[in-house]
Amino acid sequence: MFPTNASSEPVAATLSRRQILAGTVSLMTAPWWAQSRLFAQGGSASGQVATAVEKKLIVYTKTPHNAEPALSDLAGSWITPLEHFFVRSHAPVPEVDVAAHRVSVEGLVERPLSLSVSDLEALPRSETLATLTCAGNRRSEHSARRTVAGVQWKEGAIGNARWGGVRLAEVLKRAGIKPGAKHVWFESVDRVKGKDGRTFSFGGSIPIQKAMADHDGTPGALVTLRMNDALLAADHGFPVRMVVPGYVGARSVKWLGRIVVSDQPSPNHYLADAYRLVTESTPLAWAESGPIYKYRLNSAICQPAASSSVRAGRVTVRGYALPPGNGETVARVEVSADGGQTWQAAKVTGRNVPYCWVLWEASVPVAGATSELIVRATDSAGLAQPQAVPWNLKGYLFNAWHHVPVNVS
Ligand SMILES: Nc1nc2c(c(=O)[nH]1)N[C@H]1C(S)=C(S)[C@@H](COP(=O)(O)O)O[C@H]1N2
Ligand SMILES: [Mo]
Repeated sequence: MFPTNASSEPVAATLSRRQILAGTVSLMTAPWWAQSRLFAQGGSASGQVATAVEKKLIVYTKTPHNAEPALSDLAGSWITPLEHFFVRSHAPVPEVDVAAHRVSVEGLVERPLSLSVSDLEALPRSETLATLTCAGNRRSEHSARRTVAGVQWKEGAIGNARWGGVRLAEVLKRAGIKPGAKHVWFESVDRVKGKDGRTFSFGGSIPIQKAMADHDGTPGALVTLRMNDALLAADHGFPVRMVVPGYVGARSVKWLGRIVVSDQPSPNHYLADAYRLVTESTPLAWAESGPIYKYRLNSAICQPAASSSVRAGRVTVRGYALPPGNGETVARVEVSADGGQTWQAAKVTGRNVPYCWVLWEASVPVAGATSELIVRATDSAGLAQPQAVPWNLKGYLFNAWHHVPVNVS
């Protein structure tokens, strides 16, 4: 039976509710989704609907949807609730018929697969905690130096979630990777309108080593069906998306339709051209740059809000710090109220695990002369966040010390 000896079988079968009810599969050993509330209510996997929630975000563009939470909301919870989780989309949410939807697995594989959502749900389940952040997070600060085109993200293009699904390595094991495989491409079913009017799907790729690498129980990449224990929301890629812990959000392709194993990186615009660090737009600069994969150590003050009034004395400062995408953790967060001459250690208030942000709090002495608060983080390898970062044309990976102006009375 497919779900019980799944490791040796190609995944073509769909486990029907009838099979389960007929006792072909014991409910004691039934896959996790069969025991879920959805199933108990009589829903089948293919009858799924996207999780709906009223978002409480600052909206930059409605369609495609680009929006981020207020920082005061962001700092409130280590797991970011759906209503406060940023959305970054390059195209409108595609219409997906869940029952008919398939994720194909093709390219350098022994057995090409065509997986329904039910097929995916019948595979061994994996859960992981990971922070998703856009490469353009904090772009507006970057633009303060020299304007950068694109959504002017503040510090809220980031969120932390519990993701549920199937390890990409598990899916690829079933397909059987052929020799020569070096990259795994992901392609969406959305339709992005290019500058020339042509439409194409959002996509990208990751090195095969990342796809296969588990780190302290965190999968290299997760074929994701759930976010914070609920089915995905339409904006977040329902019914299935990628989540690549440690990598910039752009690699976590939403509305996943194709997985291609290749000896080449993806030719998709968002891997081949966009998401690169360049300082000038010349063919040579683009050719010399490589795709961005991992995000960098970062931190931000979420409270007090910028330009707010605070009383001289002890001020409670809160925020987040993101460890770098290489699997290190956050070792230290410090706040300065005197332009970086002296630093006050902050206390991490919740969990501190690789691939996830930490929330922190500090009680900082603020004097009448204080005009701003500054935060910087240091990771477990001893590397500190830079005071300043070089400018780049697209405003990616901005991770300089975060400054928040305050008015002291
Ligand atoms: N299909 C598709 N996937 C996508 C995108 C997109 O526009 N289309 N945007 C990417 C970018 S740039 C980011 S930062 C994340 C944002 O994920 P979220 O909207 O769930 O927060 O999705 C990524 N996956
Ligand atoms: Mo992004």
